[in-house]
Amino acid sequence: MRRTALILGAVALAAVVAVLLVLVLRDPTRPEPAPGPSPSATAPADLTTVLSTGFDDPEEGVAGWEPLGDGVEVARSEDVPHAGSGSLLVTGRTEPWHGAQVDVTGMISPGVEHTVSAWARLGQGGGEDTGADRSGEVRLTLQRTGDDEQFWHLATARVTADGWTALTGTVDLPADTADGEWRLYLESTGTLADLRLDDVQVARPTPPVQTDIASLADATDIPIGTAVAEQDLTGRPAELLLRHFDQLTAENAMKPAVVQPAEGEFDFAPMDAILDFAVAHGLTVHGHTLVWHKSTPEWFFTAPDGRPLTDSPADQQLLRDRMRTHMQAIADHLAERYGTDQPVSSWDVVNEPLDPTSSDGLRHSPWYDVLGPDYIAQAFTTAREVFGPDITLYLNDYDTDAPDRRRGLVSLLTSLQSAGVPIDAVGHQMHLRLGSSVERVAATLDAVAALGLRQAVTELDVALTASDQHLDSVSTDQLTEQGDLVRQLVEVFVAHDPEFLSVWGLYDTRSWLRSWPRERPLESPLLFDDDLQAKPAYQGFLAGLTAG
Ligand code: 9MR
Repeated sequence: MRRTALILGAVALAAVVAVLLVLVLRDPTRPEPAPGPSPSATAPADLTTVLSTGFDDPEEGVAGWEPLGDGVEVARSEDVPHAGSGSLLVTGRTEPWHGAQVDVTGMISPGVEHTVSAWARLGQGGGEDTGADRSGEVRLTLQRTGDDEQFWHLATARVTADGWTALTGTVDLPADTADGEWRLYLESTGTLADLRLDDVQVARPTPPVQTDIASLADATDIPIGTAVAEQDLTGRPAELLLRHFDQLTAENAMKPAVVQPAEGEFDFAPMDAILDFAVAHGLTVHGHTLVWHKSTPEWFFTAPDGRPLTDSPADQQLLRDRMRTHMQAIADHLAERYGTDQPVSSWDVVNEPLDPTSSDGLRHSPWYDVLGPDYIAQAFTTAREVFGPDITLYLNDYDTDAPDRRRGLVSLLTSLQSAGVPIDAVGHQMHLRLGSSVERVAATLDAVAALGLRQAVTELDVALTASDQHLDSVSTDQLTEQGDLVRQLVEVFVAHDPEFLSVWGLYDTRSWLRSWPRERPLESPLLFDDDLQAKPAYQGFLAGLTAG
């Protein structure tokens, strides 16, 4: 279906282009193109918008803009928007510098040119009826606050109370501009009239993916993986991906909720997009995941008559059948679509079964409630039968470095091994943060190695903050500390002969931690930053791979 749609789309596009070409070529009124530079020389660089506020969403209100000066008030107003339904109204100004400001820390990058645009006018108060000015000069200023503060006046314009005037400007911030907090504000140079502001945008050139730094994947024989979604498979993200990684994990596309949203209704398209890319570029794929308590639809645990499954023999059989059907459908699809080229070389068969707070150290998930602790063994046995002997079967869990979870893991693995369960390997997710103990990580890797199991790092990220902390800005020191920790961790991983090392996302914007457990726009736990540029964490990863 998808292929047919693509082909039809391509045919339609070609037809439109052909018609346009004919029209253009036949049009006698069309002027000769003026001589000039080639299109590529004049093509504008891609821009990344780092701030965009139209004050149109009543729920967002003033969208982070604050009063600048004592007695000043800012409010969203629907009176005379420049575009959309709202603008910002600034009242109570008693000094020219009084106005409205917004925190742009984390959006400004020294060393590149920023383009700023906005629309301004004087407020209703600025009219003959009130004696206030009907026109006046306003300006947008960027300030780096702190001890050694600096100001850049970006755009100045004469504005009136009768219509909107564009304010546009650029600023080339020197590369050595010091660290600090940044704010952008609107003020005037004389008038004390109310001010209105709308459609503020700050943009800067999108830097190309770096081609002058070492490829992580090329620096080692260990497969280097990353979690991806379909959006990572085109454009710059794909370029970054193919430069540094030779293995993929589907961040969500192979989870039960995506693959089988309703019983017997399979949707392989999201997974195929990732697997097709892997096959086209010779990458391996780590399958994630088959049996998990999350991202698994309710129907798995619901009887046909709508009641929740119990631990009765009949219900247990139904859930076991569903487990097998799910795995078999995936295996059949992979065989059909890819044959011997199928790229999935390993699976997280059971994900996150540990819970050190429960009586037996196991998570009492719906799988457990219906099938008992044996669901883990059943999942591995079924996966072995369905996927065959060549696929590496993983048990994957988080915080395996924590002593209580390490104990629970070792005890679970030991009992699985003594029961002859076909488990090959352990996946350590490694969602860590600054201050995480490298020694604890090493102790866990030692403990699993002692059981004779293979292991991998499946979801590495190193958060700058704990999940309940708020990050106001990201300092160079934090990023350096992150890089140093990543280096030490990777050294320890490499020393334990891992099957692969995988990070949970390509670049910071793509991290799950940006939205968990709430919006955290500055959290930066990955190897590449929002612009896809290498961070100290990348340097640390590379150094860890090549140490020793
Ligand atoms: O990053 C994933 C996020 O997009 C999903 O909403 C979430 C629930 O399916 O899962 C996240 O990935 C998790 C992974 O599947 C298992 N280990 C923890 C990961 C981060 O929560």
